[in-house]
Amino acid sequence: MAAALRLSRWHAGLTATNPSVGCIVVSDGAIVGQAVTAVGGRPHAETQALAVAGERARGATAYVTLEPCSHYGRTPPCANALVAAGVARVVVCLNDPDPRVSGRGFGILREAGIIVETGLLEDEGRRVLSAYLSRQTKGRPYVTLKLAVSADGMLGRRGEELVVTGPQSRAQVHMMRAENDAILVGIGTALVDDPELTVRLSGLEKRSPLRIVLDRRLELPLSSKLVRSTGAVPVVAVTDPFCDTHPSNEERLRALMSAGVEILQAADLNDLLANLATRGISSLMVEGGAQVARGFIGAGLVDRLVLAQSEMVVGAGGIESPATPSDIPAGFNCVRKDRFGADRSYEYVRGL
Ligand code: AOF
Ligand code: ZN
Repeated sequence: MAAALRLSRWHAGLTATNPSVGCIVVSDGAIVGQAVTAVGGRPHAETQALAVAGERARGATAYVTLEPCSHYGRTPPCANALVAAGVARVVVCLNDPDPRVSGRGFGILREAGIIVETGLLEDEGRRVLSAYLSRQTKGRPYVTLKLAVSADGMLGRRGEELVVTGPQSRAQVHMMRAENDAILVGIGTALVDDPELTVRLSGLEKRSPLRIVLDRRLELPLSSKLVRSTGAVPVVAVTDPFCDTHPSNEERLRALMSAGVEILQAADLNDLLANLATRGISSLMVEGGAQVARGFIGAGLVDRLVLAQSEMVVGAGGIESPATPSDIPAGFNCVRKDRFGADRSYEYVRGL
């Protein structure tokens, strides 16, 4: 199962809105077939692994990271394929919360006399499939908050674009962007840093996620890098339906829309996340700034926190980070510590 989970990580983020599932077919102690859900979500893992195994699947054990599907979607049910292939035993990591499947996949297997075992390496499975599980069970994307903090716990200096962490940390940020369906910043960050928020890692340029700016008053400049690149990677500006106080709102709205920016109205963060989930966004990376980070933490909407800390001291005029390695919000546990160049990197998840 550990190998099947590693296999499933290969396509994590590339199968939306389907989960990336791993399947390994074992016969007489040897792997006779293995596969991961194809990029784009289909075909599913099991049918591909069974095709590789062929006749050797008869009497074999299949290790699958998610309950095999039972529904006729764009492909026939994987549970039926396992039965037809003559598999004797199916070992599963996680039950599928998809209401079309949930329990029915196991039912098909058991009815056919297949031995079914579930729950193997469930905690690790939950981490691998966190995005899919969040959208299915909570109706919102899995939220990663990423912050770069100085040695004295600052995110930067007021009104200034300050690079706090080094090139290795920044490469990790780009990798995280590539793994998420959408990325979000506040208008303050958009104005001060004029970020592009794209993936600039060789070979992964096409993995740039949807870019979202919390922009209540629609202040995003038409000359910003975000707006200028909206043709290549879409930009969504989020305003709220009650904010009609700004005199030039209507004008700005029209200007942004004709520049190709999508305008989304959301009453609050919960409303926004629910909206993103309905359009198939399963994972969201929040990149700041301080106010936005505080908003997500305060609303209990952060699932994973990634902190990079450098040796830089910002001192006077610093913007205090709402989280630092020595001051982590309640309920988070550290699951990883790394070193990237001179920086330290910490990863925390809510619960475990
Ligand atoms: C599996 N194996 O590799 C995956 C599964 O839109 P469809 O028809 O492809 O169905 C999507 C659902 O299939 C998804 O919500 C989840 O329940 C399941 N994904 N199931 O047996 C796989 N990716
Ligand atoms: Zn399937």
